[in-house]
Amino acid sequence: MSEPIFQSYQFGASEKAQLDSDGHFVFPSLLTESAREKLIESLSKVNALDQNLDPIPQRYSAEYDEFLASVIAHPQMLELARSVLGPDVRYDHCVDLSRAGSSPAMGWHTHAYSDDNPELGFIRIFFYVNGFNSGDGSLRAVPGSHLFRQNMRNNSDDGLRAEYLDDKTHPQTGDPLEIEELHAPPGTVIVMWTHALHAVAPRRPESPTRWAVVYAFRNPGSPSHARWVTPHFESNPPTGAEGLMSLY
Ligand SMILES: O=C(O)CCC(=O)C(=O)O
Ligand SMILES: [Fe+2]
Repeated sequence: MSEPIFQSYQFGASEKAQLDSDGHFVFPSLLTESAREKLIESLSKVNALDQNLDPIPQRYSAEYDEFLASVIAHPQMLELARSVLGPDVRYDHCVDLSRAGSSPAMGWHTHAYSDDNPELGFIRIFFYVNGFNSGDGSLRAVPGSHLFRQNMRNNSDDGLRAEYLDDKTHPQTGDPLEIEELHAPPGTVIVMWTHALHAVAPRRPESPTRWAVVYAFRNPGSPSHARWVTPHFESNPPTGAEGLMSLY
């Protein structure tokens, strides 16, 4: 039995419907204290590695740390991924998203996957290990934007509105598309459909490092450009991850 990484939570039909309508769902303070401690230790280690190594530690983080690797097929992780994607899932990548004080903003973007076939889903499961306050290394999102399954990219809020948001409405509710500022107490997990527009606010200079990591899972069936799995990791998967590592 693995030690729990999540506290108990509710993710039933209405929560799933909210995820599907908004494009993201926030689980405040979901990570256990023990998982948070281990994640900070693991992320500190990966962060301190020479990023010129091959494969790049930041991008292939689980391949450099046993605890990060063990989370891929942790029963609670698979249960969460499958409650969104259904039973047939593959691991796609695990990226260290730690951001030191003064880290710059990350512009608005979406991630492509099976753009023409919404039957094949791709989710990002973000762990905000020590959380964030709005406007300080925070995740920002545009509810409803994932339903367009479209490549969208812009470095400013005004540019994003002018180029993409102003002439669109939420396909299900008819509401205008608007930027949402998220807030995440320590241990928050956020699940996001990969086609959702998202951006990251700059980290304030006086703030400590924002410890965070993303695990991405998808339904197999389409090529994945984001898939960062070395052949060695694919053929030597962490315990329980057999069957999750292949592209198809
Ligand atoms: O660092 C973050 O909070 C989000 C990073 C991001 O855009 C991603 O992993 O897709
Ligand atoms: Fe992203």
